Amino acid sequence: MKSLLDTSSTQAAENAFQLRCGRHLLDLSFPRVMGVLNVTPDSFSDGGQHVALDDALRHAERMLAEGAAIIDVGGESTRPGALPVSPQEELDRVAPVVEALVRELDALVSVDTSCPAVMREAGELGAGMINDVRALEREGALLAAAGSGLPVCLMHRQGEPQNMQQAPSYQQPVEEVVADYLARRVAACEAAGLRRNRLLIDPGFGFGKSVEHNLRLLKYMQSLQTLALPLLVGMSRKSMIGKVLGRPVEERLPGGLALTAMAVERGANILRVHDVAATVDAVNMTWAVLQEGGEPPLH
Ligand code: 7PJ
Repeated sequence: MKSLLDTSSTQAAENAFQLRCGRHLLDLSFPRVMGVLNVTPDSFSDGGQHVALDDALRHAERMLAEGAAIIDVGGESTRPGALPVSPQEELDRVAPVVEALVRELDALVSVDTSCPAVMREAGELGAGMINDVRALEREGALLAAAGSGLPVCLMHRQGEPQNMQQAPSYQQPVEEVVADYLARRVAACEAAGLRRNRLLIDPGFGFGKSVEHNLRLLKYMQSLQTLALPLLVGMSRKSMIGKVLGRPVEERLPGGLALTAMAVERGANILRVHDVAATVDAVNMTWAVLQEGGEPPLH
């Protein structure tokens, strides 16, 4: 008879395509969609809309129904020019939402934060992932993330939100993002006790990058596969689409879907987006071509 203490079968079920995210196991054998839930009063595309807890819950519920595998909750706006918030303020914004998403919806929640205090709290609140646009560079963040037991997405950026778009500069953008930065942050994580099987990487579209840098990073995104880690990308509604197409933020979905298809073809494992339903279709269609069939819908 199978003992309750026998975890061998669950361990055997975990393979290279599965990421342990707290009590959730995330299957990455096909590309997944992460829905963005901002709880900042000044987030650029849906600023202030989801501050109320009920609104946040309803919005997350809809994204899950549309096929999102993860809900990314962020309490600090990282848009260009945004002002920093205190750890307490960030925690006050994020904690009730994470708690409610876990309790009411049993959602796999990722917390978009660079703040060690929020990281320490994340696991306790039931979150399943940490998403840090500063790749655990803040003082105390490596230790806090390691202690949380959660997987961490390490994102590349150049500069800080206040100034990052002023004069982004690279000699060789792809090499600098992958070999010079992400590979070193992975090594720093491993040195701090974060095992590789808990790490994801992200080139950080729009974070200290010109349109040309962003386009080049996407075109050559296969280079990120040299690190052999799950790849997360966020291009949804970003100004790279606005600048190429001349579209305001509310008209960037078609451009974003084209980028999603290209990212999936280049090995993206997680697509971080605002428009979940449309992205799930784009992902499934692209994946069907790559697999020459399969059994859609995958989500
Ligand atoms: C990203 C993010 C991204 C990851 C934001 C926005 C700006 N986290 N948080 N990757 N972007 N991992 O949503 O436009 O690209 S905030």
